[in-house]
Amino acid sequence: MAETPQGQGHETLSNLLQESRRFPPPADLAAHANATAGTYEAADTDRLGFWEEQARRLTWDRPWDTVLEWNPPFAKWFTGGTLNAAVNCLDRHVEAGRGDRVAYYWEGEPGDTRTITYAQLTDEVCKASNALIELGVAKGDRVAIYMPMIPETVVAMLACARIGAVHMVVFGGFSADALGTRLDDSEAKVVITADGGYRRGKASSLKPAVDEAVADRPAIEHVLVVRRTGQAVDWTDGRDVWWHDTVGRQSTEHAAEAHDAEHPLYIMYTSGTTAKPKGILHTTGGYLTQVAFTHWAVFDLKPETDIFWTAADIGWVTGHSYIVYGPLCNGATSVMYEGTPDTPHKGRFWEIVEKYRVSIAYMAPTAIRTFMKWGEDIPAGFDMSSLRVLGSVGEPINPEAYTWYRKNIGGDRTPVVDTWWQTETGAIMVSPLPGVTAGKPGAAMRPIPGIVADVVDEEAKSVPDGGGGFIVVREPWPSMLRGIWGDPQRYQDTYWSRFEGLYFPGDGAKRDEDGDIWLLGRVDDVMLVSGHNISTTEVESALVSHPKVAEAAVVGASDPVTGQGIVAFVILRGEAGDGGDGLVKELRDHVSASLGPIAKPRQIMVVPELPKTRSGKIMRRLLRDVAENRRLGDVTTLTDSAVMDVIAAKLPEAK
Ligand code: 6R9
Repeated sequence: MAETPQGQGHETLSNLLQESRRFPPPADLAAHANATAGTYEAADTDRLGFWEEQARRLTWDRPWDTVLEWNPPFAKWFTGGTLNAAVNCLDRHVEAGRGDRVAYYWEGEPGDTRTITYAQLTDEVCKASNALIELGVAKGDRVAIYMPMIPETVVAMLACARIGAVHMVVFGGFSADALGTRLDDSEAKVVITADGGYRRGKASSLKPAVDEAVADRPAIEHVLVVRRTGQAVDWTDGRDVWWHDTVGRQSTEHAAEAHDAEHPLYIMYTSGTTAKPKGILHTTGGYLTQVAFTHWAVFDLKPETDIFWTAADIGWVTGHSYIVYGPLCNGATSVMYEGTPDTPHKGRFWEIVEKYRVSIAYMAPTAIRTFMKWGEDIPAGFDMSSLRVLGSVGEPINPEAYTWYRKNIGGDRTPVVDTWWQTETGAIMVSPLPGVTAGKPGAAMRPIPGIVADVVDEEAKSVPDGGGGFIVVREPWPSMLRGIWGDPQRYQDTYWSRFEGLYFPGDGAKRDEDGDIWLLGRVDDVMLVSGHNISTTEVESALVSHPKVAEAAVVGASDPVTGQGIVAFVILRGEAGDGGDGLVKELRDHVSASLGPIAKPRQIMVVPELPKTRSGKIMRRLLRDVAENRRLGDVTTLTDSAVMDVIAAKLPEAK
């Protein structure tokens, strides 16, 4: 764990960024909202009883004996209960007569489309389950999934879940090395992949990376390959098998076994900043309970009428919980899109919203800031009147990006729910509820019903309104990680040792004068300038609030005088051209006026792109390397490593 940056006695800037705009829920949404003030009351009155109530959203083969067994920091939820995740996502909807409902409207990047009903998806998952069994996969085995964003990815995940195999999805943008270390750590036995997928108008291959990763890993018995692009692939007979052969010839009958509530469902690796990736383990009953509840409550999902779209990759936890498990448990109709937002044009997302009449859309602030950069004329060209709730996830959403999103995408009508959570938490933890909360741009607001989260200081004491510190979770929650795969000690050290008895996510936070929570980014990213703690998030938000700036990344670079100096990288809005003369001074003064002179950046560089992870998080550590003229660290989890060359090339201009 990094040193906690909140030095004692130091003044913090946590409260200097003032935000007074409020957006109350629309009256008609509030009148028919799934979750109400009563939902919070029910959870406050009897928290465990409340979660038992939520677990009844699922279909159990055997009910649980005990709601929670808590041997800190190890939790078991709904023990004694048994269920099958795939049956909960599929069969039970078909059995209830909803087999013809669309599960996914899938849109390929080149414009090919598929509409898949619950009945069809059930058949495909049964076939894939039979195929995995034929390939020797048994309950408890690990199966790696390295795929583009196509329906077979969902089929593969659910087939694993159905037979009790543990899936481990690796983002298709990761390198052969990154895949290889994850195969080793999880001891996977089969890899499911595709020849390739479409990205930025081109077929982008996947199979060669698998071939490379698997070459010296004899533990991998089979590679199951979906044909998506039709590009040529190398083939190892006996090991490699085609999906259309092996799955194609199977029966659509598969009798699902009920698994224990605590049976492992999946492992998902989080890269962290420098250390070895952690295999975050999720199990079945509690995870499904919380993803189903939050998908229903936070998005106000009405399964008969809503069209739900999480514009994220399945290789990110957001895809697992809100493209696959939450929506399918709730019988929702989702949109799934394969490609990038600017292919073949910069209005592609809004064209999809218009075409499918999307009513709930969920995406990352990084995407929203990119759309700001492209300008508001682009979304203005599409009919997006179907939208009624917008969500944000992955990073703090700058107040300016929030209001831009609400106005230009949501027609000044839709609530925006800023949802804070992590791979480790499995599901949303802190968020507004769209029919209850008066939203504040930039604030995640309150823990959802049933979650006990708090903001504490260095000594683990709850901070008063107006105070800043760290977000923690005080009580176990159903979808919490059950551990780090193969490393219980690291689980304790990473999450449970900073504060006695409290879960420590590693994010800074503040509680405003109304008691609402603001997330301030990773504590490792907080800067210490002349003895003041300054959050990168707040300086970034101050920069983004300037009309010429679309996106900003701020780092603390070591400075002989001040300890750390603030270095900012900014991307300008489309309308701003090159920003004009005196831009840097203008921005420095703007930050100084918003936050105080101490927060004034030492250096500002205008760049065309920023280095990002699969989930759009800015990799500040690489920018710190640039700012301190160091050799770049590990770039294997960057979505596009060429970005760093572009930024480094801009350096001489920096002043
Ligand atoms: C779901 C996801 C987790 C980290 C988390 C925090 C940041 C996510 C956020 C947010 C502020 C939000 N984060 N949502 N920060 N506001 N609404 O992103 O999982 O990829 O594991 O990242 O993302 O720093 O600790 P994951």
